[in-house]
Amino acid sequence: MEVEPEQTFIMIKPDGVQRGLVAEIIARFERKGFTLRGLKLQNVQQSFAEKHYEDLSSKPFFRGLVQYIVSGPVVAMVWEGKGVVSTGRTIIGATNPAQSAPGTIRGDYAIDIGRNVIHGSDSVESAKKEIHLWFPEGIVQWTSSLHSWIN
Ligand code: 3AN
Repeated sequence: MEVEPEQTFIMIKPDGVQRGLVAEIIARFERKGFTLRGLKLQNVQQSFAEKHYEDLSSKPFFRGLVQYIVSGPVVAMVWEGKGVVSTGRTIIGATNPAQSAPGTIRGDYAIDIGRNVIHGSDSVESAKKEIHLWFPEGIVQWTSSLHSWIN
């Protein structure tokens, strides 16, 4: 039986886009060996941002978080590969940039928890939900013509 490849939803938040970090962030996922399956730059409607963050709706920072996400375009992506959900979170670093290790995206490029550059799904289950929400049109199916050096 063929095992479904693991996928995660990654979003470069408005601060990451406006600070010119898009290429740097994509490079880190690419060089690690993950495969890009979906990519788009888009503005986010308030109701859509509220849906994406619905699990956090009771938090005191929810309104500010939604305002931040709708403040400018974001880059929505789907990345695929072995353990990509958890390894993607390692590449991103801890939620609070004050605690994220140097070498991680947040550790290298963020200071403030409310402006932490990037989002990554926190479980395989939430990745499925988020990919469905952000890419209702489906994702791009392709196979690299190169030898699969990285599985
Ligand atoms: P992560 O993004 O690392 O999965 P979550 O799911 O706990 O972390 O939080 C989602 C987002 O909510 C964070 N990326 C951050 O932008 C924001 N957030 C979390 N905690 C706070 C906080 N205490 N104050 C402001 N924003 C927060």
